Amino acid sequence: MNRNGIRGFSRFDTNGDRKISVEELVHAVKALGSDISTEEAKQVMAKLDADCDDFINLEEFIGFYKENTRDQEVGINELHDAFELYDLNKNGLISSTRFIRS
Ligand SMILES: [Ca+2]
Ligand SMILES: [Ca+2]
Repeated sequence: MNRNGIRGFSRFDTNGDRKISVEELVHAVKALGSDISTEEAKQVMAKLDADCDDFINLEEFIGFYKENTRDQEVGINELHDAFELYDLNKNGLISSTRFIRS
């Protein structure tokens, strides 16, 4: 069991809408001790944002997480479980009704 992935995603997704914005990405990467500019974050986003909605969702995040933690096992099933807990209407999408800019 490795909960780092979920913790990681939660840490990135600071406003809890289950999507990681560029701003959240910059903030989280810096919080994790690495330096990243907004431009660099946008490049990362462009690379990871498979469905081009300008946000990184959990599945896209897993790819990012694995790239950045090559020596750790990622509990993908666990991540999916966590994702479904949030995905109350099971449509695979994240409601933006709670979207709050912090
Ligand atoms: Ca978010
Ligand atoms: Ca996306």
